[in-house]
Amino acid sequence: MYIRITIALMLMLVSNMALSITIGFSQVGSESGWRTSFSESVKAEAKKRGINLKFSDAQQKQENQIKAVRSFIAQGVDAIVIAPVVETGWKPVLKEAKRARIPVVIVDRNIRVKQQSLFLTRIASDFVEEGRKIATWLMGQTDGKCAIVELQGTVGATAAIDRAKGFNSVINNYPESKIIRSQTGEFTRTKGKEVMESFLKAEQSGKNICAVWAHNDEMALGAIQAIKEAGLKPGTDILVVAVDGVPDYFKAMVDGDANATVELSPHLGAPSFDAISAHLNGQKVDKLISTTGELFTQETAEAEYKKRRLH
Ligand code: GZL
Repeated sequence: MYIRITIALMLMLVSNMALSITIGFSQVGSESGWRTSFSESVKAEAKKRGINLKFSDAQQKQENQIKAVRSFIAQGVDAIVIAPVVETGWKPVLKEAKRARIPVVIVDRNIRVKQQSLFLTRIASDFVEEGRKIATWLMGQTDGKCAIVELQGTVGATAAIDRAKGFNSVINNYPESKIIRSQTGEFTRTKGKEVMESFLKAEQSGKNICAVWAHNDEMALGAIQAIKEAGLKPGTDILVVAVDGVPDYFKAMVDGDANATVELSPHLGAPSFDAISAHLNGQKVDKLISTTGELFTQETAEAEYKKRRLH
């Protein structure tokens, strides 16, 4: 009898050990509300699954990300997840992970490598579609006639490159609309405000500006502060459009300070961990796992804000 119980306990122990894998996660930083929600979601998901998560915040510096990945390799983790800050410069460290036979999942922004075998899969939103969606809404609101100032995301980041690609592919069809000023706000609220202040000064304190297009909500929230301080009404005198769908931005839409956003799900931990367990169980994993987000405007902002505020 006792032998049977001991064997059962040992089997349970072994099966639990087999389940609790160690994953190294290299995160960009905490530059925006969306990014912090993404990090919180990954940590909660790892906890729920009993995954031993080694989390590293790179403060938006690629060299810190590469250092973290090298440390994960040295520790012999079971898998690595990278949210790359920019697209280039990843080949050497990915080759080291491959040599160590550690699978790597790319999440959110993309990396530019020819050798697709250097990573297991990429889990991301379609940034081009996000840009197209928000531009289509703006053209509909302005009858295709709008002088736009653009707050770009981090230079070299896929989200900035592809959102601009999608947005421009729409407004290029409207001869009476164009981007009159464009500069990076590095995806942060502080820099977004600073750059918007310079646009307002350069454009007759905003009289020439129909709308501000920000590659993320965070920069748009900074631009809203600058527009208010210039004595103008954001959302009315100057339309405000962005991407991410963070709670603060829904509140800005409730207050009439912002007009529209496209939601980007921060819940990218679960699909990343699913891909890793599928791979570790010998199953094939698709090279790209796409998420999509819908457009939100002031019409539904109140109800949507209530849903998000409680999280
Ligand atoms: C996009 C992501 C961007 C967010 C910003 O997927 O990379 O980075 O839109 C964040 O909020 O800084």
